[in-house]
Amino acid sequence: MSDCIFCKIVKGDIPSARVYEDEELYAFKDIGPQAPTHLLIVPKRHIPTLNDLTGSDGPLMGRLLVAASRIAREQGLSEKGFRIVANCLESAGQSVFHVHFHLLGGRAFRWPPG
Ligand code: DGP
Repeated sequence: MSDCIFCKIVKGDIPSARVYEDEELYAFKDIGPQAPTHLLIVPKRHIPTLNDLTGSDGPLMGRLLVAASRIAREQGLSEKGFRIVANCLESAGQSVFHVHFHLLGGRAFRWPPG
């Protein structure tokens, strides 16, 4: 989508610190890190929110989670643990309307989240 920040990042129109890329997925450092490691993993295809997923997105979202696990391992987060967050709509904290998973690690996290 032409006015989507993450679509522009995927296309390279907005610079980002890339940590992983394949045909369908793109991962990069969050601009406002909330933990020593804070990455965003997005499908390259524009999907606005988790509400918009359909059954045919299952394999894509599965690959996204597997990529998150692999990236966490590569970032040295597997042993101590990490958190994956996906916000859906404003009241959950979604500010960019292109589906993304936050991968956070390098510190302890509280539960329940704020
Ligand atoms: P959310 O609030 O869950 O929709 O997360 C959106 C995240 O995207 C937020 O943590 C900040 C990050 N972000 C927003 N704009 C940019 C940008 O231009 N570059 C990068 N790297 N991250 C961005």
